[in-house]
Amino acid sequence: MKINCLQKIYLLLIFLLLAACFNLSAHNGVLVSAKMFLKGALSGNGLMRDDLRSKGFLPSTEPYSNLANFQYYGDGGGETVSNPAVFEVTGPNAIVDWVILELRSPNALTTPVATHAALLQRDGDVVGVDGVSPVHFLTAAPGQYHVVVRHRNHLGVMSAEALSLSNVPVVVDFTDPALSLYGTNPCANNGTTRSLWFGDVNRDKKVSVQGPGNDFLLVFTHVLYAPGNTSFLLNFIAQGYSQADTNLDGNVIYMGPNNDRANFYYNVIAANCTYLNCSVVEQTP
Ligand SMILES: [Ca+2]
Ligand SMILES: [Ca+2]
Ligand SMILES: [Ca+2]
Repeated sequence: MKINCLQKIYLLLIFLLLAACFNLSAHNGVLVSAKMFLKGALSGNGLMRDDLRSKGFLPSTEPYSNLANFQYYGDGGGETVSNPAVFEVTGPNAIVDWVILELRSPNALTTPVATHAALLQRDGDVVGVDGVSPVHFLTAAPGQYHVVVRHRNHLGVMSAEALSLSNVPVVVDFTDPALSLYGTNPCANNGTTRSLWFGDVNRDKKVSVQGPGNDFLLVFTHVLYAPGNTSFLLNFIAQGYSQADTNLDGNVIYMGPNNDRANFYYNVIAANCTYLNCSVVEQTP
């Protein structure tokens, strides 16, 4: 059957009407433009270092699926950078590492509605696997959510308020001291900006300097038993992508310049701990 021009226009109008009714043309899910700083990676110029990227250590697929004590919710997990050019960008938008963005319902704070791995730029922007776009929670329904940011060896933080999220991206700036955060002393204050506490090497939601299984000791054992450290030297430099690399420079160092243990004391002092056996504890529920 042949249809004439008028019938074609008629069919097109019906399609557009149906598309409007069923919201077919709309972007589904929830979009978040988060911003965050990792204390361990911050350098003096207000940007985070991107040594993991420049040294070629960043995995192209999110590393969280392979970590203990970690679970994805919703449609998150397996995020992959398929365009190598994403890791070739330099300057403030260069990629620092993989991070985690979570949505939590005010009615069930302990169980995330959705979890996504995302990329962190040197200037703090949290972006999708294309290196530039807001993070897209495709299956999350628009609504009220607390937003959580996490990193594999930093302590996560959560917005104290539930935010109204939809397919129009909302900026959630965790570097801004004006953003109300859940818990007591949830992150480090750097004057006009904030950053996540660092040094949770074993991912037990605590940064500890003393006591069984403390993070400080894990830097020590990582270096001591690193492949290549056949003489068990404490000043050996173990290179690569590691949980024990607390300042994210691509080296795990126990003794010597730029070591990964000295700044543990920063956490303890800055968190107003009176004793070294005090742990800095993650405040997310
Ligand atoms: Ca940026
Ligand atoms: Ca720990
Ligand atoms: Ca390091």
